Amino acid sequence: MRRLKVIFAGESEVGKTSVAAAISAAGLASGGPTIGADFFVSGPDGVRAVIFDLAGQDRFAPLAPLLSRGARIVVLIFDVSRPETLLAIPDWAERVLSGTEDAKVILVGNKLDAGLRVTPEDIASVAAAVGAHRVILTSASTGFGLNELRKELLEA
Ligand SMILES: Nc1nc2c(ncn2[C@@H]2O[C@H](COP(=O)(O)OP(=O)(O)OP(=O)(O)O)[C@@H](O)[C@H]2O)c(=O)[nH]1
Ligand SMILES: [Mg+2]
Repeated sequence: MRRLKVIFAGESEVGKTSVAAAISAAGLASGGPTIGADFFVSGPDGVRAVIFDLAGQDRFAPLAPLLSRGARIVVLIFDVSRPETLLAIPDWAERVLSGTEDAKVILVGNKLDAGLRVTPEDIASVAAAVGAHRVILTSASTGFGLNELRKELLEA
C-alpha cells in the first residue's frame, strides 16, 4: 500500500472540505467551518491519499506548519469569485511548505460555478510565486475539475 500525505490549505470558506469530501467520495456535505483539521482518504486499491484538510480560519493558522510535516502534495485552494483568497495563497504556502521537502504544489481555484473574478494573469503570477506544478479550476458544486484533481493526488 502506497500512502501519500496530502494537505489542503487556504482561506476559510473557499471550499476545501467540500472538495476533499467530493474527491474522496465520502458523500459528506460541508458541515460548517473546519475546527483544527478534518481527514479524508481517497484512492483505488494499492494507493491511499490521506488528505489533511486544514481549517482556514485565522485562529487555526498556527497549526498549519505542524500538521503539514512530511506531506508529499500540497493543494492550495482559493475561491475564484473572491480575489482576496488568491492574494492570501502565498501566506498559506509559506506556513504549509515550511514542514515539507520537495512537495508537489497544486493551485486550485474553486467555485468556478460562482463566477470568475480573478484574471488568468493574477492566477499565473501567484502560481509562479508558490512554485505550483499545476493550476486546476474546480467546482465542488458541479463536479467540474474534480477528476483532474483526484488524478494529480494519486501521482506524487
Ligand atoms: N457555489 C459553490 N459553493 C461552494 C463550492 N464549494 C464549496 N462551496 C460552499 O462554500 C461554503 C464553504 O465550504 P467549505 O468546504 O466548508 O469551506 P472550507 O474551505 O473548508 O472552510 P474552512 O473549513 O472554514 O476553512 C459552503 O457553504 C459550501 O457549500 C463550489 O464549488 N461552488
Ligand atoms: Mg473546512
